[in-house]
Amino acid sequence: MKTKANPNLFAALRAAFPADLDGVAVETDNGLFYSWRDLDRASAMIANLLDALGLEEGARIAVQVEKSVEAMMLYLATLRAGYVFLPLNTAYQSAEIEYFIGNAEPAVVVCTSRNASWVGPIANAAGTRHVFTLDDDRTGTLLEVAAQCRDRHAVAHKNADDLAAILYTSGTTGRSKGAMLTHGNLLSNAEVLKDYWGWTKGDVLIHALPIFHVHGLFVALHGALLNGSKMIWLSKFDPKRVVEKLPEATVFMGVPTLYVRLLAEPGLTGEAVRNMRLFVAGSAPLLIETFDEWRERTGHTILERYGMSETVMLASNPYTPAQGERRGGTVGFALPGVQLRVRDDSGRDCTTDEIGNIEVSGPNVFVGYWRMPEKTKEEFTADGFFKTGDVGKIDGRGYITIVGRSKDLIISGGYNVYPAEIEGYINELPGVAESAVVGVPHPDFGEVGVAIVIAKTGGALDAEAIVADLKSKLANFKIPKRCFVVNELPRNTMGKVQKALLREQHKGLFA
Ligand code: MLC
Ligand code: AMP
Repeated sequence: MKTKANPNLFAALRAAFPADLDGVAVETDNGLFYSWRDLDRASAMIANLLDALGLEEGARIAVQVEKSVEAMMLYLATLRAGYVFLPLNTAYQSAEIEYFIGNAEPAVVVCTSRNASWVGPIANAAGTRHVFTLDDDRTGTLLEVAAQCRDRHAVAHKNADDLAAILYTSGTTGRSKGAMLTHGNLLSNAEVLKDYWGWTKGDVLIHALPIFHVHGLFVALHGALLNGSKMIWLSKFDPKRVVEKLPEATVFMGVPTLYVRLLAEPGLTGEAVRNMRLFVAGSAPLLIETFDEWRERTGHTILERYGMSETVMLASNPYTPAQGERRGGTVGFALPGVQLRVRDDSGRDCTTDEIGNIEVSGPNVFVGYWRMPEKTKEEFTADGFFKTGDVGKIDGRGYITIVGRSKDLIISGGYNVYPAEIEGYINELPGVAESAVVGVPHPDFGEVGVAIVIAKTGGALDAEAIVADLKSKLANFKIPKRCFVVNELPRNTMGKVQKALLREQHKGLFA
């Protein structure tokens, strides 16, 4: 009798490993080679370590470590043992980490040995019982303990609607929200993409993205693993290194900044990309100039797709010409199984090419925000569609174009920055009456934050000191690239700050 498949995402990824477990699964930029057997054994050992801790069902494993193959193994082990992975951007500083750990109450925290002196006390204060270290040179207490564990592990049985990961996304108001994603969300999306993007035997992926967000952790990693494909693993994006490795690869994924930086490399030529099959871009708008220049230089048409932490991938330009052409400036069609619609503020469906709010439903859509039932409810329509906060339109052929956002959000180099959070920090500084943070175009990061600050009556402020203070408290990518102290902010008749006007005033700053 055929046994029913285990809906645990790891079970599907493991089942896709090639029959020859001794083949190369990952090649790193410091010359290490990991076989499929290594991935299997190490994930089993770490899964056994987690099991031995006697954690409760649904326990969160919070991880803030540098990118390494071992960090990826920890992710796989967490899935394998059936716990919930909570990745944290390495740029987050203590106040940010304190919030995430306090909110998620993880049973296990894994951090770098460099940060252990401050992450440890934060975890202890939040009631976390187990703190391990993991460094990017294959050292740390996690691996020391795991080394003593068995290298075989029966994959935990999970249901499709059991949680696999929590990804924190900042909010336009209030604190960050943890988007809860299930095994079913992640696996269904990975399976759709495997098919839609034509993953094929012999594919080799250059993995150059961080592994604490959707793009690097899910889209790129699941894509390669579910296809049993080798990864060329770069611990950090380095355009020269990518160009060097292109001839050995077939697939590359990046945020637009990566494409902009690659185009600055003289080595990026048609010859360098001769074996490439697919270039995927997403997480932020890809400028049409970049799309065109890429095609001219390499002969390849970038495939732009659209996703979110709450939904994984939603829409994609077509892969095969039979499905249609890849259109720059659009994010293509809703993926198979995803219902995507555009509605106006009253809830009426927009007509072809009419601009409105993008709403989605499908097996990829998350199950809610961690311990925020009210917030979750607000973000869904009565008929169960998730309100993305993106504004767009759909043309007669079904191509979706994102034209803006209803959420006050800056996307800088593929990272989200919420002006409300930065303004909150600035407004707390002595002598500050109020502030506004807006996004302006930037040639490298696409968009960056600029702060406009008003001093309290009779006071004086130093813009540089404001930036220096923010740097001591916030992740580096959130720091406004410029700060201006001015006498007043433009307001409309209702007294609301006119951010559009500020954006217009400062749009040429980095031209
Ligand atoms: C670094 N800096 C940034 C920044 N990254 N500033 C704004 N935005 C960013 N994204 C800061 C640094 O702190 C430094 O400041 C200065 O800019 C120059 O740094 P750098 O050395 O040039 O940066 P680098 O380390 O090379 O990083 C750039 C990058 C990185 C583009 C490689 O930001 C990156 O990996 N981005 C990818 C993000 C990502 O994976 N997003 C996917 C989200 S998932 P100073 O002052 O210290 O000099 C998602 C869903 C979906 O959105 O659809 O995929
Ligand atoms: P995150 O919260 O980090 O998952 O970011 C998700 C947001 O990134 C989406 O809501 C969009 O605003 C934006 N985004 C992702 N892909 C694209 C794209 N191809 N074009 C424009 N915006 C995008």
